[in-house]
Amino acid sequence: MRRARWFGVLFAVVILLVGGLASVVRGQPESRVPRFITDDEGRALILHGLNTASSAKSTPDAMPDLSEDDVEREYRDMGTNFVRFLIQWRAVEPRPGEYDEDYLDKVAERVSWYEKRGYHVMLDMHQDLYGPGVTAKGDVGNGAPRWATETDGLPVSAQEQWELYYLEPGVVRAFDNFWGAASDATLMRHYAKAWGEVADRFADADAVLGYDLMNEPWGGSVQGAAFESGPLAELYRLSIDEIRDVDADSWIFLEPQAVGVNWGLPSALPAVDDPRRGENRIAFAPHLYPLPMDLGDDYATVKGEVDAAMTTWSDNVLRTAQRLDAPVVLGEFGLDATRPGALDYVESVADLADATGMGWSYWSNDPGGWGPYDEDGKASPLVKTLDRAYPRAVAGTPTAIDSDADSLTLTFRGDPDVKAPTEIYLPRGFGDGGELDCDGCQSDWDADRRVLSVATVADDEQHTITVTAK
Ligand code: IDC
Repeated sequence: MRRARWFGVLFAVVILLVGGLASVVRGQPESRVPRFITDDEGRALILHGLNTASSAKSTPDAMPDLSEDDVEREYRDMGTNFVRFLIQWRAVEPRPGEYDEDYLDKVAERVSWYEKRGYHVMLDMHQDLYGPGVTAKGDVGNGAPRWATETDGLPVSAQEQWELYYLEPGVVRAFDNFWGAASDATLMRHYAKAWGEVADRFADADAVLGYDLMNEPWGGSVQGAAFESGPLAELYRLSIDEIRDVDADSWIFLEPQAVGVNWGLPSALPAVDDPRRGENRIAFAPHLYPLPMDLGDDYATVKGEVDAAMTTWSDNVLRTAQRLDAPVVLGEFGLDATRPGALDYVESVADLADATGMGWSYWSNDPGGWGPYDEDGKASPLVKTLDRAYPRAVAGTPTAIDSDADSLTLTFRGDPDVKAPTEIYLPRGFGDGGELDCDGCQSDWDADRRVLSVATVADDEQHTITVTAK
């Protein structure tokens, strides 16, 4: 571990230097996202939620361990408005060209639980380590169906840390075969068509905001810019075409290569076309896992390196978002929340998201040390950390958000076309409706949902809304 720690520190320093150099070479980094996801009323959405759930990776029917009561409890405890919901290619297309409608029914049932509570759902085609077919026992990877897994008999040996399986020859080969060893890209086409089936099913589901095309893409033996601008961009194009044939309006969330970019290195993902009419609906959904903590260090002991890596990560993410002209949702960040400093880290990330205009989904809501509840359903202190005051929908373009335990300040540029009010979620600590300060606005408090609606004049002026605990 000692060597790993030094490696981590060294790496963080290298990332910092590269990041610093990059901003010198490329000019000052952007400080805010270029664009927001908007709702039907034209309001900018700020998304706060959890990944649900890792348990879906290994159950035979690919359903997460989740009841409607769990969704209700999540809303009551944390006021989230977003979920990154894990789905699996193996379940969508269990046999080549055959799509499992029963599976999609079950997903739809869960989506309806969120819909009733006003959530936005992002369907995440999850994979780690390609799929269960990379080993005979099926206990290593998740995602791809066995019929689409070709390891060519190469070995996959046991590893202590799950990420290290990515380097095993059988896993690398399965990815290489997916990314188009065959010149007609057969497997990628299957994958894209599976997305078409999912989109066809959810195109009219109001709660489904969009589709995260692939969790943590891994290039196998092609890495970095060659991967992101080559086969990965091609998979995205194929999938977007299939989705747009049946669904013109849902958002499409693109992830960069995970390795390196999760730590803070820049992504080379190119902008891809959205064939829909009107403005593109392509969003960027990177992950954040600073390396020193990935290697097992606690935030309390490596805060300096981690904070610096977060700044570099943010600069690089905003640069990519600019290139893609895309809103940003941080699809995953998380850690064992019982470790020293862990809650401070979660708060720093949420603050960074507020400051830059990103949405987020914490990894994950599975019971245990990382999650908000333990195996007996007891709430952990993480619940309180994730339960933040935030504007869920803003009647214009947010320019600054600053949130802490007893106050929230939102500044936004109004939009004359947006007539619906700004909606602000307030944790219990704020009391009923909090103490509202704004210029000539009208407000309404929904005590049940703990949402304060604030109607400001629909103009293109700067507005500031402050709510403090009472
Ligand atoms: C982890 C789960 C863990 C599981 C592993 C492999 O928490 O129980 O053994 O996946 O399936 C990611 C991945 C996400 C990981 C998460 C935490 O997208 O699937 O979940 N993580 O390790 N990338 C970085 C971290």
